[in-house]
Amino acid sequence: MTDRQAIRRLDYTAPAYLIDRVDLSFELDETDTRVSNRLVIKRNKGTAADTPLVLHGEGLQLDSLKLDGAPLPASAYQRDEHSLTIAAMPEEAILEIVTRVNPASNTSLMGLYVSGGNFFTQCEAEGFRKITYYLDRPDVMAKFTTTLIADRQKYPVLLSNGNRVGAGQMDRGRHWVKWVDPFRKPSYLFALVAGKLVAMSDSHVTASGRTVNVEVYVEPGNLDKCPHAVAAAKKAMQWDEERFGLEYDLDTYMIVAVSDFNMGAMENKGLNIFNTKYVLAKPDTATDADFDGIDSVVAHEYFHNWTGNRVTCRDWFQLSLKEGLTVYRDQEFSSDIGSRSVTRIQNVRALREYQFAEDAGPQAHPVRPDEYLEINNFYTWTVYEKGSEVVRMYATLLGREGFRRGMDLYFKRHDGQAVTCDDFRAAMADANHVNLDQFALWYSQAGTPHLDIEGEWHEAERSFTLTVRQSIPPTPGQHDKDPMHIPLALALIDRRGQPLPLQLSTQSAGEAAGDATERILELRQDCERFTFVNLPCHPVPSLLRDFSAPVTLAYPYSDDELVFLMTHDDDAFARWEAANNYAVRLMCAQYATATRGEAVSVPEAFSAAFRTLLEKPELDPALVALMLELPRENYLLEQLEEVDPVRLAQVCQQVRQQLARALRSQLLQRYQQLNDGQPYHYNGEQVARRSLKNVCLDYLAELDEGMTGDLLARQYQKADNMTDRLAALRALVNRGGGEAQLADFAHTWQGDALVMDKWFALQATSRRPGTLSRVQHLLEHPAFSLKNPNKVRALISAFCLQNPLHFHSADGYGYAFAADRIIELDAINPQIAARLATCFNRWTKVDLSRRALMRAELQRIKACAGLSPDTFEIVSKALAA
Ligand code: 7MK
Ligand code: ZN
Repeated sequence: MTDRQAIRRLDYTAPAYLIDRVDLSFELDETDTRVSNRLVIKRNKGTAADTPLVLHGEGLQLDSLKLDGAPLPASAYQRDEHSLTIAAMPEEAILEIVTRVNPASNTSLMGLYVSGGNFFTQCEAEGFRKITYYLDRPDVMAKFTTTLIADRQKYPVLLSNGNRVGAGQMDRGRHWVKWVDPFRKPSYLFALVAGKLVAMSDSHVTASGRTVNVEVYVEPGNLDKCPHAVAAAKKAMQWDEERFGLEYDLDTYMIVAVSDFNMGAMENKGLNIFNTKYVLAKPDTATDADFDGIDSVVAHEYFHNWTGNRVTCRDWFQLSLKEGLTVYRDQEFSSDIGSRSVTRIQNVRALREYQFAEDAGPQAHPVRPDEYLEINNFYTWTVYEKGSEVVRMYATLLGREGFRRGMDLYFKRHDGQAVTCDDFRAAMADANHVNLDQFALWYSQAGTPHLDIEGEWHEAERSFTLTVRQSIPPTPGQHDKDPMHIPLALALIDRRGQPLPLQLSTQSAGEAAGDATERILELRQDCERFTFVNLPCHPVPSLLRDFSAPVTLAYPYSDDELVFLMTHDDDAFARWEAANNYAVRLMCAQYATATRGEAVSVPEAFSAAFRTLLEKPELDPALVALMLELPRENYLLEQLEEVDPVRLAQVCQQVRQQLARALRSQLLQRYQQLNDGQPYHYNGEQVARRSLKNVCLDYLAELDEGMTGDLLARQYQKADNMTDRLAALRALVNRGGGEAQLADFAHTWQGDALVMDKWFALQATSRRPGTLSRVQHLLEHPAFSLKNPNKVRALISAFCLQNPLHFHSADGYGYAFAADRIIELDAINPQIAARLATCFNRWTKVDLSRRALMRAELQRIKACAGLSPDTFEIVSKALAA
C-alpha cells in the first residue's frame, strides 16, 4: 500500500492561492480526451510572495503549460504522482494547462469515465484532480465556463453546469456546446455528461414566479420510467420553498441517470448525476421501496443546491455540515409527502442497524472526524445518519420556528461561502439567543451515548422521579468522554393510555405550560433527577419519544408495560419502539435458551400481543407491518457477545415459524383482506396495505403446508407490480423452492439491469442451503459484472453484509469468498472494495473460532501488494479492534 500520511482536521490552513475563474474545454474521445484549462489565479492575502503554487492532479498526461501566455520551461515546474508545483508565481496570473486522459480505461468511476458509450464525471470528493490540474479543495470557489466538443452523431447531448450559452457545428463531424455557471463553486461540484440520451421535461413555477425547466436524461428506451423522478423533483422544489423559503437559482434543473455509479447520486450544480436505481421506475419494474427511494434521493440532491452548493464545506472534515443537514431535509420531505411516523421508524431502524454498529466497532468516528487516510471512506452512516440526527436535535431543542430562524441566519451569513459545522451551530445559537457550547460534543465525541433510566413512584407525594444517567462508551482513540447535551422527550401515561399533564417539582408556579403532556428534558450531566408532581396515579413513562436523540436507552419495563405501551402510547414511534424492545428481549432470551441446548419456545403472551395487532383493522397497516417485522439478525448480534450467527439465524427462523403457527388464521385472514385485487397505484394507502399484506405472506411462508406454496405461486403469477411479485419470489426461494419462478423472472427481465439486480440480491440473501455456491456460480452469469457497482452490491455485498446465516458459515468459506472479492475489486474500484471490506468490521462480536477465521482473512487482504489506501484504511482499522 502507498505510505500515505493521515490527513488531520487541525492541520487545516487556508489556501495559498485562490482561483477566480476557470475556462475548461473538452475534446471528448473515449480513449484520448484533451482537456484545456485556463485558470485565473490570485495569491491569497497573507500568503508570502515566494510561496509555490501546488496544484492537485492524478493520472494526467501533460501536453502544455503556459503562464501568462508564455510556455513554462521544464525547470519552472515539478510534477509527481499527485501534484504539479510552480515555484515562482506572480501575485495574479493566467495559467493555461492542456492535459489528456483515457476515460475508457477509468474503472474507478471517479473523474471522467465512460459508461454505456457515454461520458460522465464524478468529482466528489477528490475526482476533479483526475480531470485536470487544479486546487481541488472545497474552499477554493471559482466561476466555471465549460465548452464541450465531441462527435455530433455519437454524442448529440452535451451537458455541463449552469446555463447553456451557445452551440455550433465544427470540423470532422463534431459539434460544440458552451455552458456558463454564474455561481462560484468548488471543483467537486463540476460535472459534464455527453452522449446519446433523451430527456423527459417539465417545468416548475417558483414562489416568486420564475419558470424553471426540469429535465431528466436517460438512455433511449427508458422515457417511460421517468415520470416518478420528474414528479419528485417538482415536489422537492415546492417543498423547499414552503418549508425553508428556498428557491432554485438557475433556469434549468437537470438530472442524468447512469448505470455505472459508485454511489446513489451527486448534486453537481444544475446537473445532478444519478445512479439509474434512483431515477428509473414503473410499477412492473420498481417496488414501493424503490419509489420511496427515488423521492428521497431526488429531494436530497435537489436540496443540496442550497445546503452544500450555495453554502459549502470548508474542508472534508466538515462533510456532515452538508450531508447531515441535507439528510435531515430529505427525511422531513419524505415525512411531509408521506407518513411521518412510518418515515421516522424506518429512518431510526436504519440508524440503529447500521450506524450504531459502526459507532460500536473499529471504524467508529465522530460526526466530524479528526483524521482520515482516504476521504472516500468517510461517506458513512455516522456522517450522514447520525449527522442528520444531530441536525434534528437542533430542531427538537429550538422548535420548528427556532430552527427556521437558525437556517435563515445561516444563509444570510454564509451564502457563497465554504464554512464549518461550528458556523452552522453558531447560526442556530445566535438566531435563538441560546448557548449551544456543550452541544458541540455531538460533533467531536464518537460512540452512541447510553441512557440508564430508573423511575420511582412516591405514593404519599403522588410524584414520580426519573433518575437519568448518561455514559458514552470508549471508541478508538477516545477513552474518556464528557457528558453531552441530550434532548430527552417524554410523557407519562396513565392506566387508560392518557398522557398526564407534566409538572416538574422545580417548576415555579409562574412557569407556563401547566397542562403540557410532553416535555423535552435537556440532559447535561452524568446523572440528573426529575420529579413530576401532582400525578393522579403511578404512570408508565414513555421515553425518548419520536427518538429525540441518537442514544441507546435502558429502562426496566416489565413485559406487561411494553405490551401496554405498544398498544396505548399516543406516540407512534414509541409504540413501535415498545414492540421492538419486546421482540429484542424475546429473541435474545431465545438465543440464550438455544445456546443452553434447550428448545426455542415463543411465550403465548408474545404471540397474543401480535395477535391483537392483526385483529385491529382500524390500525394503520403500515405501522402494524413495522411492528410485526422482527428485528434483524445483524441488529440482534450487536446486543449479544461471542455470537454464533448461524445459531442466531436459526433461532430467528424458529421464532418466526412458531409465530406463524400461533397466528395462522389471523395472518391468513388479514392477508386475504388486504389482497383485494385492486390495480396497482403508488399511493400512501396502497403502499401501507401492501406492506402489511407482504409481512403476513412472509410469516405464512414459514408454514410447512401446501396451501402456502400455492398462495406464493399465485401471488407471483398474478401480481401486476414488482412489489408483490418480488415478495412472493423471495418467500418461495427462502423456502427452498421457486426454481421455475426464478427462471421465469430472469427470462422476463434479462434486458433490464435494475430488475436483474433484484434477482441477484434475492438469491444472495436467501436462507436456502447452498447459497454461497449459487452466488459463486452467479459471478459467471452474463448479466453480472465486477465493474458495475450495482451488480457488486446486488450479488457480493448483499451476501457479505445481509446474509449472516451464510456469510458466517462455520467452515469460513463465506469469509474467504469475501476476501477474494475484495482483493479482486481493489484493483478495479478501490472505493467499492473498501465498502465491501466493512463486512469484517464486527469480527470481535462472533465466537472465538469464527474470530480467528475472520482475522486471518483481514490479514490476508492487508498483506496484498499494491492495496489501495481505501481498503488499507478499513482493513487496518478492523484489525486494530
Ligand atoms: C449518499 C455524495 C453525494 C453516500 C450517500 C451520497 C453519496 C454517498 C449522495 C455521495 C450525496 N454528495 O448527495 O451525498
Ligand atoms: Zn448528500
